[in-house]
Amino acid sequence: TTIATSKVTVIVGLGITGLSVARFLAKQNCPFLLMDTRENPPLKEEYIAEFPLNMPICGELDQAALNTADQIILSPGIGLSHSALSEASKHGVEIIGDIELFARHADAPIIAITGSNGKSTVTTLVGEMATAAGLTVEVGGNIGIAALELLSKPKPDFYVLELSSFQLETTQKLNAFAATILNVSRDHMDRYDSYVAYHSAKTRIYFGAKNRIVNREDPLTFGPLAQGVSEINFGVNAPDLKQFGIIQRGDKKYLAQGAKPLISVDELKMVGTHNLSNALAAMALLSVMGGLNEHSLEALKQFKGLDHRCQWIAEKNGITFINDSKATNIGACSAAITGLLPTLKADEKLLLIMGGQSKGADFSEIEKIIDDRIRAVLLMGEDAELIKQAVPSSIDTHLTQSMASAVEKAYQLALPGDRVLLSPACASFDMFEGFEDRGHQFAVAVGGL
Ligand code: UMA
Ligand code: ADP
Repeated sequence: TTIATSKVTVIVGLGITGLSVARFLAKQNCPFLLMDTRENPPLKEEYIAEFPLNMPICGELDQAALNTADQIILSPGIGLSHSALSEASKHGVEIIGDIELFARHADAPIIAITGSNGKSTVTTLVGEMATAAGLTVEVGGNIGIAALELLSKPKPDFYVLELSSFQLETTQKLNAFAATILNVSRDHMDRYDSYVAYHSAKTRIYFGAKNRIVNREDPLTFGPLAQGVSEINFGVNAPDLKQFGIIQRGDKKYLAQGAKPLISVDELKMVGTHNLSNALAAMALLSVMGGLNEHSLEALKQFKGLDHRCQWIAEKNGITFINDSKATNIGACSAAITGLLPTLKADEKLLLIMGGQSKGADFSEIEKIIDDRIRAVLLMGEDAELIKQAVPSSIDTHLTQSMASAVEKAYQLALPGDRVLLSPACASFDMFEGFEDRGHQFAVAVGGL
């Protein structure tokens, strides 16, 4: 007789996701093994305290265990193209991510939000608007709370998930009640072979979705054709019947559904055209959730936006400092610049602080958005030189060594009325712990002037 060896599930990655998967599988009494390519993954101690009898394998992935796994639950930080994973895949092992696992076990409808920019803003907005409308929601995903952690909470009316392309890559069928791609522009080009591959990861959010919310001004958000799907669109222009957009009544602009004005643009606390787009997407989502009413609209009016996203920091001698540290790609940086330029009076100018890790971006796009209303560009970080090459030579450009020196230099060069904008168009990990740390150091440097 042969002894049946029961197969185990292998969790790859010991970060927020890996730990949440371990907790979930333990609750299901499902045996698992956890591994991480890093010698000291960030949550190793927490994990060992919770699972002292199931030590993680750290330093490299155990190929033999991967090849014989029942299934592999892969963290978003590691791509499917990792050689150990493609090898396991050749052995017929199923590889999924935490979001697929979540979808298989979720007991309430899922509202799913992706896009190159605006995900966290819209996810948070939908959560706040739904709550104001009397719906119960659990909010998580890429925003920082692992989706599976939400399943241990009392069952809500809706789960609201922010999803990244990394998470969608390993999601087979989300079956969302409503899903949206807010916009698509290049990001994470160090992880993808092509823009097409990045885009197609995003469109996986629509697999099995009942309702799609698309951006009518951005065809890359439309997704593949499918039958039996109901679709609503939004955009910052005039909408068709029942769709969401902006209309003019007298001298005022309104966020509207079809011809019906819902709230006036100047009642919003959030600023910038991109945030009008975000507000409309959130309204469209609330409408399919059955929660678009005076209470949710009031919550929308009151929403000030999230920290580190075009956030006002201080004014010194007439110079305003704005923290857009979350702008980790060119699309977000360009939205911040185009949003701010119209607020400048004739002789007022913008000073830009940029730089960090480019993630394989092509900065030639920068040339299109930088014109003579930019007084100076202050660069820092790993890929500063790359950006410098793309900035038009007519613009005063400086390489700096730290956030403090960038802020000081900007302050020296600025004239009263100018805005100093930190909108790096890059990831922050070369110099900071993350975008929050970068934004915080900006605020500290401004405070120290
Ligand atoms: N890593 C290894 N070896 C491993 C596993 C991971 O080197 O074996 C590295 C990865 O390359 C990455 C880091 O460890 O640099 C973290 O990876 P992870 O998958 O363990 O990350 P988690 O801690 O689980 O956090 C992830 C998301 N991180 C990533 O996708 C990189 C978090 O989004 C998310 O909040 C969390 O799950 C909960 O869902 C962060 C993020 O930066 C904020 N997302 C990217 C973005 O928004 O642009 C997509
Ligand atoms: P994400 O979670 O997708 O990174 P955030 O809401 O955190 O999105 O915003 C990230 C950055 O993108 C910020 O710099 C913000 O100013 C900018 N941004 C927000 N919404 C949009 C949008 N709809 N289009 C372009 N840029 C945006």
